[in-house]
Amino acid sequence: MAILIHCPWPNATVWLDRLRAALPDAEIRVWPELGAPGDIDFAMVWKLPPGVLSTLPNLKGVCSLGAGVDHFLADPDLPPALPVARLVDPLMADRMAEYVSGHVLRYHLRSDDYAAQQRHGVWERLPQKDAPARTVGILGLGHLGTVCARQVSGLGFRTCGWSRSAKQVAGVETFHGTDGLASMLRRTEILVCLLPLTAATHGILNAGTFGQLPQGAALINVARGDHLVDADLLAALASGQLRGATLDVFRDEPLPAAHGFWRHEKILVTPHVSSLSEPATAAVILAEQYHRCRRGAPMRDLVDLSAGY
Ligand code: OXD
Repeated sequence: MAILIHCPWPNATVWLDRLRAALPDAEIRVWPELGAPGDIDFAMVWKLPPGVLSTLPNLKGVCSLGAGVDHFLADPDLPPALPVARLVDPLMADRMAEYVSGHVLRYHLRSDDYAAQQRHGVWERLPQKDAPARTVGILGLGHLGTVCARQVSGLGFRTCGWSRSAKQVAGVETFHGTDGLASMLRRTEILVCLLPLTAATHGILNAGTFGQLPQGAALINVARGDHLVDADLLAALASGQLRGATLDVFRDEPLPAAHGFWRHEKILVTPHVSSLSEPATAAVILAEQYHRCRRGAPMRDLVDLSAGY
């Protein structure tokens, strides 16, 4: 039997070296060099072309090479009973928490306002709040959202978190459901999106959502570009409803050269770097998932395909 790998990233050879080292006895096939489809019993992939998984009759399980699993769910031919696992790596959560905390602090310290002042040679002290008087709202309390909420709370911010169903996180005021969302948005000055992309969350960062935030709130989107309605963000920035946005994810990646976000002075664009997966640690986790699957044990961090995350 063999493992199918699809790693479409520039560091693919590093991934392959790490996976081969973690799985010395396994036969590894790298897409598109599939060989006989019946040989493949496990797959470790990122954005494999849709339809491929359904052609593998002996496939027992599949793991994502990144935190997100929406690339599997977008495959209309995904076999419904196939066990699908996300990649949950504490290092990736730490990286995400660093990114989120850094940009929360940037808005909190008004670094965006001081950068604008500097462009115009203005020396002026702006009013400053202390962290406990600032509310950060996190959309999504999955693994990454929870780690980020804990870290932001540890920095002293009043921290809120919203999820579809009720959750408890120490140090975080939690909300759920539609009413809970409105209650959290009303008090959120810095909104962080860490939601999974599902039919229910597609386009959730829209005019209606921005309108419920206090005027002058900031947005950090580290989830998926499809959560955001781009035109609504531009309108909210133009009206002053939002003071700025930090975007790490986009509907089309790389962000097309002509896209208005590139040159907008209230938008910071980063190239999908908030929680890069790390081959050295991921290979160990993926190897363990493979061994579990082969001995008939359930994989960790399984996706609920009906919920979409
Ligand atoms: C992702 C990732 O899921 O980078 O976006 O892992």
